[in-house]
Amino acid sequence: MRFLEQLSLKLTFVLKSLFFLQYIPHALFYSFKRDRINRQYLPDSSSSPVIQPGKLLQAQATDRGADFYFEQAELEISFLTAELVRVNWFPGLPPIPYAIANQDWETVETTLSELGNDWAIASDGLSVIVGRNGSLTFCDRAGQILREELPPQRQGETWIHQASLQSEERIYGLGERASSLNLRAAKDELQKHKTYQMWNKDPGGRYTPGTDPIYICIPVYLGLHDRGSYLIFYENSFRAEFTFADIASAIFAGGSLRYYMTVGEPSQLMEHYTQLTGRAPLPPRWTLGYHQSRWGYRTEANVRQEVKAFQTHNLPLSAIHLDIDCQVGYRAFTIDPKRFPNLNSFTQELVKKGVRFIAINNPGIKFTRKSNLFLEGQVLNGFCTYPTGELAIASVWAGPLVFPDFTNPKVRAWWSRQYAYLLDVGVAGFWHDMNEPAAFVSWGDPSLPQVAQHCLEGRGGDHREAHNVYGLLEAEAAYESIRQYRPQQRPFIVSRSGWASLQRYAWTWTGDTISTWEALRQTVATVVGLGLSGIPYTGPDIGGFQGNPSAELYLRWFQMATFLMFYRTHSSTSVAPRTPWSYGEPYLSIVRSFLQLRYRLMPYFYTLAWETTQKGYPPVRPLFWSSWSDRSLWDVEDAFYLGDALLVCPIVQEGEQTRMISLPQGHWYNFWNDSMIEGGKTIELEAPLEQIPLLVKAGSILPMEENQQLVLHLYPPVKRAGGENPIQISYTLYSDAGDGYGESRLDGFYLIRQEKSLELVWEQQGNYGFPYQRVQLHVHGTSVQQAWVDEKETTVHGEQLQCHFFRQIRFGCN
Ligand code: NBV
Repeated sequence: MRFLEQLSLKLTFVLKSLFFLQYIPHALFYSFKRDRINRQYLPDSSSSPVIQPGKLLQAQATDRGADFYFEQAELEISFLTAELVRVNWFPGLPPIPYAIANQDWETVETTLSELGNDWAIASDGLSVIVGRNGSLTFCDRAGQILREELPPQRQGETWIHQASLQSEERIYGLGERASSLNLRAAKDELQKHKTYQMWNKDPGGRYTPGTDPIYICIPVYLGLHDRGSYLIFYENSFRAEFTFADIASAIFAGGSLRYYMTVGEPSQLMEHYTQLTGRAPLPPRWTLGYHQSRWGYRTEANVRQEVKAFQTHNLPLSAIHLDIDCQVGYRAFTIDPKRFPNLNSFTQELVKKGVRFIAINNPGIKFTRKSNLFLEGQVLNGFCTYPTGELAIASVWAGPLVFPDFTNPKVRAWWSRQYAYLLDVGVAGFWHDMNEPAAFVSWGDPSLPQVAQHCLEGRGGDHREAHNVYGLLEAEAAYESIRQYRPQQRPFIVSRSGWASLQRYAWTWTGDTISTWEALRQTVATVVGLGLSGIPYTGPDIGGFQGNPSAELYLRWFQMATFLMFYRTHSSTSVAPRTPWSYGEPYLSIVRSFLQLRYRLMPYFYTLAWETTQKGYPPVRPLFWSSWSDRSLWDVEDAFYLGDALLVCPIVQEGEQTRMISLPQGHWYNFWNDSMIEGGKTIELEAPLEQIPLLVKAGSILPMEENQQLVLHLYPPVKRAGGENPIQISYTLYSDAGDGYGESRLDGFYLIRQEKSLELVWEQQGNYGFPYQRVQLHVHGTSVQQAWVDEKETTVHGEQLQCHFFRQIRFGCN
């Protein structure tokens, strides 16, 4: 049987490879053409002189900062808030504010003063010292130097921007990277520095740790050293290269040198950055459940059978994703009516089972007069062209394609309308693939030529500037479409590519990983790095996209993904079908228990999603998140926080049944057995196949739900020996209808630890009714003897107490 399965897989692989051969001639032709056109039209800055600002001649205070006039440049420093400053060097092509969500800033008081040869412009949260040669030094409110920049350099259209780094400084971010979490860490000893490309790229169906760039490049990074942390965001979408050695350098192929600097603790940095670029809206609640996907569900019957199997195996499921196989000839906005004859009733049938139907879409439009989309786009002059005016045509799945120019507002509006009929038949969300944009090539860059022409909101420009925002603008068009055509439900879009501010419109996933232990380990750094780049919703293809993971690898991957926001299994067409039951027992039962845990944790996940809308915090966080000065946490890249309460330590090595972890200060409860662990050191934790180490911070309230009941798990703070008592902690739980834009509520819980008692106070806010029938309280780590609910004595069973509404509960305990 196993032999037959293997044989059929190999045969499918051979057939699919043969199928791929048809693309070769066009890919060859296109690759030649792309290179020729680039050679002919690409501006070359290398022979231009390098220009520095020269001497500072004059400084002048403005409304929110100051302007500085140098011999060969002008500098505008504007404070958007007391801790967020915009730095603008002129001359340069002003950026189109695609990433900027907020144009309205309150006034900030600043003072300009002369400091010997230099000038300083300061608010009460941040000061910038402008050197006579154009160097800039950024200091926090306490006067600590956080970043020192060299005078910028301009060479033709190119900008070179450098800053010196502290020897211990760590760098995080730059969007989606298959790199170490600290981007400055050289993986191999001989490598003295690390260079990262800013050019969204489809790595061609697979990538491994170290591949760079991949799908989402964002010119934002967070610097962390002994004196504090800062974040810098370059508002420049041009092709660029970032290097981190003793000096951090950013080289942009064009545009202007406009960037934003902010200082504060990591959480404040994310708050400021998302105040600027926007926060992720609240997703529908079902999106936080489990998603099943596969490149290979061809028919309604396939999908029905898969969903049924989930039910038969008693496995919860929230969404099923349909890949290009459901389309007609892989064409955009199609679903084959022959293979999905009753899509409208089928999507309803699925919703009744709690399952949403998600459809894939690629941006290219088939280059043929037989396609209405092609004709419509042509009438709009809406496709990308070569500098000669000729259409840029490249092959992707559907054959030779043209590419909608999403930098044209008319094209975005037209694109938005295309989603309408799929929304009408109940498609619940959209999955944007190949939107770097990707093209089949025989060599070189798998995308449009750098000189392909774009509208850029009427100003005009080329692909060097538009490439990195292509997926972002496609996501914006889709988001606006769903808001308009289905105003009662929240959009759900997953986009493979994107740029700064993608979080406003879409989720993402980490693309075509391979099924190895290294790739599993890489996922943690990639997801955490994306979070620190403002993108909170992401996750991997569980088990890896390319390859057949062993049962153990699949299980460990599944266990880790249980604690990531996007929880989806997906795999390539050339590998064995992958579902929770593919590996039999004991794997199926273990996967089931993790799935059930995920659904029990739904109130915690949903509240984290709400917190993201308020503060911009990524729910999945690095270990230094709230202890930034603890150096031992700076390089931990195989563990993460989920919110404030949970510390997740996945198993990322084959055969491992225990693992080491550097714990942040404080006390931790082992989620599985309530044992108490002291933090601030490296410890070893048990990890039998059925579990991964999961710790709960002492001083947390972890909400779970089960059978219409809210279960509040109370993990009391630890009494400080000789320290002050009582200790109080709080937790705010968010609830609403789970979709739409109606009423909501906040339940504030305050947990107060006294010498011999524990008190819980509940405060309610908002007009949405309390969504649970009962509340159960579960006290961990201490034995409870008595309880008083609103002063009435009540029996406690074990550590658990059942109740309805209350204002205050007091537990007598040790
Ligand atoms: O549409 C097919 C795949 C998809 O399954 C995958 O998730 C994407 O990342 N897609 C890439 C195109 C082809 C990859 C070889």
